[in-house]
Amino acid sequence: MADKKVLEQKLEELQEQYSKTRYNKATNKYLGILRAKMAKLRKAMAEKKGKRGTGFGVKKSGDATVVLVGFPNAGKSSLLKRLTGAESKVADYAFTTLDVIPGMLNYSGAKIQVLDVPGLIEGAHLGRGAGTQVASIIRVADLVLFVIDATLPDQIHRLVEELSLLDIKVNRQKPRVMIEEKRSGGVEVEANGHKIPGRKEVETVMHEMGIYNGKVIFYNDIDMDSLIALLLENAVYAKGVIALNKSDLVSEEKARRLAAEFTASTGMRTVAVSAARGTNISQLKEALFENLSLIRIYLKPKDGNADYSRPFVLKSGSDVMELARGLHSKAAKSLKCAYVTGRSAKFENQRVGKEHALEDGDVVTLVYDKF
Ligand SMILES: Nc1nc2c(ncn2[C@@H]2O[C@H](COP(=O)(O)OP(=O)(O)O)[C@@H](O)[C@H]2O)c(=O)[nH]1
Ligand SMILES: [Mg+2]
Repeated sequence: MADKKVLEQKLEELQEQYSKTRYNKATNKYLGILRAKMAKLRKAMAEKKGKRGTGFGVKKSGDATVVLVGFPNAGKSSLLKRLTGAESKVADYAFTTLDVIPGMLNYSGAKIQVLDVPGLIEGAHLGRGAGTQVASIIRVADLVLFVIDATLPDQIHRLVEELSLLDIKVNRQKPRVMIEEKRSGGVEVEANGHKIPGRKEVETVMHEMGIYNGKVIFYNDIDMDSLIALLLENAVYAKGVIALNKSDLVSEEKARRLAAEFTASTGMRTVAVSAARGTNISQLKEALFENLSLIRIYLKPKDGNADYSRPFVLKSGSDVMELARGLHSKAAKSLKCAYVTGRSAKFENQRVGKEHALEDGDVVTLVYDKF
């Protein structure tokens, strides 16, 4: 495989051809090929960087991981400090964060890891700045916290678009597309009434992926970029929250209007904050916690009272076995059943099996087989 510089140059060339080509019926197919080629190259670049270990290898820890994403100077490092107390260099010029700085936010019994990464710049999807490395971190996080400078509000759309080009789709439903490979008959398309790229374009993408015979069945609307990302199995679907930072520099009225606009256009909860002054930080913490879909479980000994002071935090959808494993991986092997009171139970002290899914606020007594 060619080295990084060659890949980057190739990507740059394709991007140039792509932006020079006007969209029309005749160039449609050609544009599809270009997009598929660019997606493949980005994937190759990401894999290369992943293997080499660039000082970006951060260990995930805590109950969930949030990554700060914003253009340089938006206030990411200042916000990291406010949220977690962790020091990351803050300066009045761009590119101060050279590495990944982790911090830990303790909120409502949950330990939330917050990562400050280098600011994204325009063209990150072409490998500019630390684009590909930053993307590889975003891909493993549970939530993206966009940090937007309130005096430069169009940053949000440029960032969401940039991430989308990096195959990170924020607050979007994963489209469902099924491919049935066949031995002959060419490419068939079953749109089921959804808005999808043209038949010729779908065919082009399939050919680029090396599939010449097969039926593509769509269960959602989907655009060309998302289709390419999906077929390469390269797209991740992430949740997001927006911090409208530096809100101290605009009027309260304007901050409110921007927050409402952001939420309307992106579907993301938006909190106007000031990292410099420490305004609305607790609202932001709450928004992060809520969007991480974590659940709090209270343990109750068989003949005692539940300990409400120390919840055990799990990802939403976790079952009784996962709770036991989190508590004590060895003892989990002898887990027999559990008694549950709360939202997931039909009645108080319901006896449930290991695969019973828990819900926020449940009180649980674990029962083990005797050793
Ligand atoms: N007025 C104001 N300035 C801020 C705020 N947050 C950060 N800054 C300033 O913006 C500059 C960049 O902040 P920094 O946290 O380093 O941004 P980063 O590049 O995204 O990490 C620094 O001079 C900060 O003091 C804020 O809420 N209000
Ligand atoms: Mg910084």
